[in-house]
Amino acid sequence: MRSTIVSVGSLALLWSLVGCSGEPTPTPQDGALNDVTADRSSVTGDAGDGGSSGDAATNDASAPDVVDAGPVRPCADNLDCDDQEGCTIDTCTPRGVCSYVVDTSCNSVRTGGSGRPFADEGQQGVAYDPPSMGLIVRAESRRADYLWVPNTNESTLSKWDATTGREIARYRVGLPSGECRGMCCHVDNCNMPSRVVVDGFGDAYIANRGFAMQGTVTKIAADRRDCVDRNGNGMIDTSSSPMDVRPFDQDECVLWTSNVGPVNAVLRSIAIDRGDEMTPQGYAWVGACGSAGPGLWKLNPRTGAVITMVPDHDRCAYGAVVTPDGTLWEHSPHQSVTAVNTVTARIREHVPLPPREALGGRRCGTDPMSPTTSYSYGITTDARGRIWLSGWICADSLGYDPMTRTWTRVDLSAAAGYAGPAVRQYNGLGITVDSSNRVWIPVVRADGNTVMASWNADAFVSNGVVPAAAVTVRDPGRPFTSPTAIGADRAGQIWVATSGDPSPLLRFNPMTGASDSLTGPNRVYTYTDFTGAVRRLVIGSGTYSEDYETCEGGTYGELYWSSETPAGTTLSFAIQLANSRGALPTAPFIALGQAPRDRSPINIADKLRAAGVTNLGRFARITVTFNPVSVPMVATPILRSLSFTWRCGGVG
Ligand SMILES: [Ca+2]
Ligand SMILES: [Ca+2]
Repeated sequence: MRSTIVSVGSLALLWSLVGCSGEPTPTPQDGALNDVTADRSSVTGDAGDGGSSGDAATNDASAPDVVDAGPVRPCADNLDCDDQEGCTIDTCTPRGVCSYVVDTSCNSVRTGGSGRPFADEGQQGVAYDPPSMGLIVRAESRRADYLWVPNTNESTLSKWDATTGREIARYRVGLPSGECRGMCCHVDNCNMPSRVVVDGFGDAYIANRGFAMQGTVTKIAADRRDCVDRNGNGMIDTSSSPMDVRPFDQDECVLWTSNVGPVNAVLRSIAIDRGDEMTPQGYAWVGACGSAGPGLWKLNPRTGAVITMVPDHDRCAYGAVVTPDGTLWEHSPHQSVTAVNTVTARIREHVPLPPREALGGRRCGTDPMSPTTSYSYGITTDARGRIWLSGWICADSLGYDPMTRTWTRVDLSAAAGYAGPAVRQYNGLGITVDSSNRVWIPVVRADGNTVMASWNADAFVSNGVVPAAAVTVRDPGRPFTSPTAIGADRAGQIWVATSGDPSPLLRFNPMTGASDSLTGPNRVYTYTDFTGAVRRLVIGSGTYSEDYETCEGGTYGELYWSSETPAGTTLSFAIQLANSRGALPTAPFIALGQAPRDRSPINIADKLRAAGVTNLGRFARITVTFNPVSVPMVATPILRSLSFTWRCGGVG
């Protein structure tokens, strides 16, 4: 088995060479045909483990082989002989033993198990786990770890590598007419990009507010393979450094910019929901808070087009998060949080913020808009679906638990060096939760230094106050002003952006207490989940995708898999089809099935017929979505292998 994996490079090469040309092939089965029968309903056996058809099994049409199936396998009928291998015809002979004949029109690619390894580039929020012998959900692991940092002062969005601490690309966002350089952060007739979020595939969405102009949302692909060769020159033309900023419409990793809402809608809130079987990366919801009136829209992730508008959302949509149950929570600062059902696009409830004096609140700012109002700014959510709000000009934070319908207040006055009601102290605008479910917020002290306050989200006290003793305060030792967004990366480091001039990016290591200050950003006016860490924690899903090149005029065969799905967990399978590899990322998803509900294999051709798909295309991408559970206990599905078959030459 190991030798098969070691030789994967040559197998991959073989695969690229053979295509559908009918080269002599490895024998599809070498006789390790045990373990076919699963003894648990949630386990799909991978009979192919130990088989030698690790990669393409393309067969010599001139001489159908009877496969040497090794030890004789007794049987009563054909089903007893099922080897979970699409390119062998499994028959129970009259002698009562299985026979396996190679289907000469058939091609297959197996990944995992005895096949080639799961490719790094197809993994989003999943990782290979040797003890599990397969892919599992793991939010922290991935070779790439990006931060998406808007430069509001120049209408661009930067992509940072969190591991190296370097800015690796910069993109123009919004409309060309709204590109205002050297203007920040609320200037009329300017894009003024602000809130940024990351979807389940790692792609970034930024809301360009658009004061007194058309507001837009721009989507940027995280991985080169999802960029689109629009000029057809056979390569992806895209930014390669912060100095290399391509003109509008010429960077092929900028997937689209969509006009949303009326002029002066001012698009502020944006969040990505759980998605569905056809959209495992999630749908973006963008909300308005401007003089054109309220608005809240759901976008098509492929095109940016508005799918639907929430009809009765009647207030400012300033920030938003999606909780583990899939509910979208919209935040109107100092006023309320609103629960929106993302399936029906209807409002479930408005929940008013508690008054200032409740839950240990106090007079705190020097410029209160109302002595009875609780201030609130940034919004985040924890793994249990509680909402957390940054207190802005009060050094506190409000938490709301939708399960118990109760609030809590976190007292950050000690962290802020509280010295009486006349002393101004305030939080950074942002608030976040890390992968161990700690809430983090930058707190600006009366002396001007910014400290990092954090607490365990489970310190929530229903109808009460989280005491200062529950809050850990760390001083990064680097005075900086105007903290805005805060976010954790996959390694657990905490990043804080700033909106001043200059606007350093602070990196803080909670394990060592070390920090550094990186230059490059140009006034970062944002306070959302710009690393994607909160969504990874809360939505918890991951995906694995793989691309296949089949043949002209071929037919799709079966999708086999081997998996384990602990109670409550599922794996969903979807396919995209296109006439070119470059068109795959934007092709629509067609749902194929779900484990454990469906058993391996799925007949792909049947599913395509049922979906009315006629233009097949010879390029296919299979996406497997991993849906873990966190309640009552954490469990992840395991994908051990995937096998995809098709038939060429109009046969089959
Ligand atoms: Ca078979
Ligand atoms: Ca190109």
